[in-house]
Amino acid sequence: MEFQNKKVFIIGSGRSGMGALSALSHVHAVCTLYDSNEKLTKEEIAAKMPAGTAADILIGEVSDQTLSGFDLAVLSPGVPIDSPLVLRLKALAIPVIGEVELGFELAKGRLIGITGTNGKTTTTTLVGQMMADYFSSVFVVGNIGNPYTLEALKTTEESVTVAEISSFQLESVESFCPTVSAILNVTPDHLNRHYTMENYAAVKEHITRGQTKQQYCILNYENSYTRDFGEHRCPAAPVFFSSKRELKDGVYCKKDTIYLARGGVSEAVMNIHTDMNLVGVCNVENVMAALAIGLCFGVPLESLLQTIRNFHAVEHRIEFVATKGGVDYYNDSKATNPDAAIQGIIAMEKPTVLIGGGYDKHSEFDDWFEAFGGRVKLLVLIGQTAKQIASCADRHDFHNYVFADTFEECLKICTENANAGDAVLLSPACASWGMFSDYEERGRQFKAYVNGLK
Ligand code: UMA
Repeated sequence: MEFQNKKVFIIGSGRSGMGALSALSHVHAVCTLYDSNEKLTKEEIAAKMPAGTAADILIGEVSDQTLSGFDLAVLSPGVPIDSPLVLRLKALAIPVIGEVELGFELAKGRLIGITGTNGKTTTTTLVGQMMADYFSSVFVVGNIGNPYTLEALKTTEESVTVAEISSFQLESVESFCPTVSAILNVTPDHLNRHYTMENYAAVKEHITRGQTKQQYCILNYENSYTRDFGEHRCPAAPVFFSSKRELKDGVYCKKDTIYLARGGVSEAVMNIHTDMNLVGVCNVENVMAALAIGLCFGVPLESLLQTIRNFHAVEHRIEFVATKGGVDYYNDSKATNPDAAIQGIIAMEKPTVLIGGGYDKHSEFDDWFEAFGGRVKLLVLIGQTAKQIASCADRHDFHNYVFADTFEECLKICTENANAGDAVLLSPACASWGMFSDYEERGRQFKAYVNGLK
């Protein structure tokens, strides 16, 4: 795609929009930065623009006449592909691509693309480290918080880019084509954006859109969506991992050991307690997926195992914060849906005061309560979903819950109710929006409070 002198309409002035602006300025496109949020001012947006970039800034309503003057529109992930503005652009025959697609267009070298409802960030970070320990030019980008477009122009033919890709980003990819892709799992999430599980799963499958059987897709055999995709529709060569059964081909865990299997012959390669520093079945799955990605990418097994042995939990993902007054505090703010939060609670081995609730993504919480298994001594509920979660708790005959109006009040309740030998876990099963800018700010506030305790 040629960008020089093209008039590009960048939608969204957040991290992705600024990444796109930076890349497009370098390739001499003529940029307009747009944001629908009328509360923003041009000065605020201009202040965030990367050095050396230039753009007209537009906010709020925009006419068809203005839109028709553009050659291309670039979407931030927060902009739904079926939003009225995007539909208007398409009706005006203006090409629309996602920020990730733009990053792929501009980047060189090989790409690893990782998606899935849960485990993306841990797996992407681990794979990024595996690559950095073996190759000299490695970039870790995407939903993890580092827009692809910010790094794309730094890549060379020798580079390896490891990208965490969300369903929002996958709505608008076309030629995006990883050498190795992975769909770690697909469980209900973001249904307010994708409407049905079928749509959501179909969007996740876009990660393989440009792949052929010469490339690989790593898939979870224990997830009905990813197994069905691998067995019937996957355009790449599928490689499965399983935490529940022996596989003839792939990577699997049996008791405490991870095995590699080829043509029915298995080789034990590592122990999940002595060779890794992460807890929970979810992390065993993440490690198996990362191993499969690394092997399909051609990194020697011994190098991959060395990276795993040195790897510690990612921030905000069942992250141990501190022990205060005999109470262990864990930050699992990244658990923004019930399925991720199930992994958080089942990793707890002590009576737990649990913080739940937040932004309403139309999730169901029944499976989360089922997973408590007697571990939760008190559930402290916050945010928009607090009442809905409480009704679900009552249906499950779980009545040890209280409401907190603010995060501060919630944290106070936690410390007052946790005794020496207990754990406090922030694993809210909901997105943070409404109370915090993102899950990272929620996790950081939690850690600041815990670290401030005597
Ligand atoms: N905006 C519009 N029109 C719209 C929607 C949004 O103008 O219709 C504007 C907003 O007013 C705002 C800007 O777009 O000013 C925000 O854009 P964005 O929501 O795409 O956010 P970014 O700052 O660009 O961050 C995005 C991802 N955010 C989302 O997908 C919501 C970040 O993932 C990602 O780290 C970043 O790109 C870099 O790639 C965050 C996330 O919550 C962590 N992701 C979800 C998740 O993990 O579950 C998908």
